[in-house]
Amino acid sequence: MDISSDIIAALQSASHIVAFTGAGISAESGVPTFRQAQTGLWEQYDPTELATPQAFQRDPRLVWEWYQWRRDLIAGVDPNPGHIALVQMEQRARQFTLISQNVDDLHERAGSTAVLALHGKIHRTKRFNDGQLVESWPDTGDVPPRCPETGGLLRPDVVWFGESLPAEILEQAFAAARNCDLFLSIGTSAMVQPAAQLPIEALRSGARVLEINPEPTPLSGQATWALNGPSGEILPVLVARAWPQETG
Ligand code: BJW
Repeated sequence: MDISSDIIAALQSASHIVAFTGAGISAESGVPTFRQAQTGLWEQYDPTELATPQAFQRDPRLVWEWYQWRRDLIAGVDPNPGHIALVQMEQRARQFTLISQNVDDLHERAGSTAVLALHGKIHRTKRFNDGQLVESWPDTGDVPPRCPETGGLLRPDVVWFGESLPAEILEQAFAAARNCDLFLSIGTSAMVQPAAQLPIEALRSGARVLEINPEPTPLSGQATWALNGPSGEILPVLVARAWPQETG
């Protein structure tokens, strides 16, 4: 891993660092990335075809059970050194914004505050027909469960393909991308829109962009720097080298 002194100097001098994360940051915790083959029972399904309102309408039980399997998997894993390094970065940077595409809660469990969750949260539940959040429901054996007030079908509070992202969060994310001077794109394939525009917007606004990913992505050629490797190894090294006296 060749971390140039330019990268360390950029971290130290930045007045506003944005970290933008994707499924890759949770990979070392044991959460499969979105485009990785699902394991076991779910191997035969294409995640891009399950994460749509059409799939839910066609087969709500199948889609609910896929999310239940993922919720259980997430509940059984822990944040990894990559998540923890971003908490330390938040504590050391002059200004810091964390934007995540991930629906897991590993950033929050690591201790990050104020995560801008672009694609919702898998542990929240809402009504399919009007998006109203629902906290609890009686166990009637229905799969998916139904809203105790209206009887409507419940679904996870995540953003599926073809759905709009939460407007206020998206606006805050673009504002941060425009206002930062260092933008870190971590563990994302940089393919899903409109989130993939964030690093491009940062570059357009004059920020330097550092990509951290073991594989090249459509962003790699435009990024100021690309570090090819796992974020759970690279991020702790970046923090230790940029803020040595505080990491001791
Ligand atoms: C590691 C690692 C390690 C591994 N360390 N790294 C313009 C052009 C074309 C299409 C569109 C467009 N605008 C909109 C669209 C359509 C669509 C879209 O983008 N399609 C693309 C596939 C082309 N976008 C939408 O539909 C969005 N809505 C929208 O635009 O609304 C406006 C509208 C509405 C109606 C009509 C028209 C417009 C919504 C997108 C919602 C995305 N939702 C999902 C599912 C969430 C719920 C769930 O999890 O089930 O969000 S899809 C999925 O992709 C998930 C992720 O958050 C998102 C991004 O994926 P991510 O995080 O990058 O993961 P992976 O798996 O792709 O990559 C992992 C990376 O990690 C890899 O690069 C690895 O190498 C790396 N890695 N180990 C670091 N240890």
